[in-house]
Amino acid sequence: MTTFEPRMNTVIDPSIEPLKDALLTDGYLIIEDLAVDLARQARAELLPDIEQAPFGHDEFLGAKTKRLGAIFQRSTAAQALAMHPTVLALAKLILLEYATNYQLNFSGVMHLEHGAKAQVLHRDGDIYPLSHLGITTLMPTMWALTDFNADNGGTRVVPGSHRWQDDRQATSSEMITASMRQGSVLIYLGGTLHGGGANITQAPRTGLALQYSLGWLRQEENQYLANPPHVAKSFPEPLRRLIGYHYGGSYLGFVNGDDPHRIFEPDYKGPAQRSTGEIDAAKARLPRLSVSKLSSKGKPF
Ligand SMILES: O=C(O)CCC(=O)C(=O)O
Repeated sequence: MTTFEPRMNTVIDPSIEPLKDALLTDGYLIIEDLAVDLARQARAELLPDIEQAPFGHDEFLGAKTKRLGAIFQRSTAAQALAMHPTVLALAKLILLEYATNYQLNFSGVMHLEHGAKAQVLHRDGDIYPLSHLGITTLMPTMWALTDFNADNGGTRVVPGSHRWQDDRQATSSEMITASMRQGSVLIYLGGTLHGGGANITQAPRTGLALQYSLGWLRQEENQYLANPPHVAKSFPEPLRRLIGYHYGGSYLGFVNGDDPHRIFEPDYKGPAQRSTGEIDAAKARLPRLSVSKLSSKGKPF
């Protein structure tokens, strides 16, 4: 039977609610030491590819910053980090207000070497032409694969900026550095101003950015090219569904009128097996979003 649960592997733990409140109030939160062993393993698995990666070619990407995408075929620990139950439970609470499903939007290493300059503050949600004062489209995370601090380029975050008008500039006293130990995670909103810091130490700072978005949006990193079926077939089913081999909303993303994940069934030939009742039930749970809500200017903070 086709199931239409947003994420099969996610259970909402009641203690997640205070985290959600903190995230919606401040626009960010840090959970210390959430997955220390996985972060160490991910760093070890990714380091050979990081060493081969080129530096950024523009100011935003950073002349002393190396980036890698298509992370899940490079690191099984990164796969586990992407499916961390605490993060997924939060994504569910934050994003399912506006979608029947959420998905992985982006996977990337951000590795700042000595001399990396502070990055311009920006909002990740600006990849979409929607005001950050309207709906929440993204819940990005940054896993610390090394320690993060103010000297090695720890991400700078502007608390509360998800409620600011576009033209408000942050002063240095309004910024914090996400100082955190290896294995901790910074979680923020698509509307939160942030940017990599400057690395004035000799050691690199390595972060793993994993972002989650509403299921009905185009993903920033093209997951079907980054993880084509012959690659994704080795991933666990929940990860395959998380990266988009799944409905993105009612009927969105079907293949042959069917659940796209069925392409991984060895003897799958179609025809459509979709369960209209489940899809319609998921659709019925979601309030219709009006254009004014999408582009709302909101109230200045
Ligand atoms: O490296 C960081 O801490 C943040 C990088 C970032 O926000 C970006 O490149 O979009």
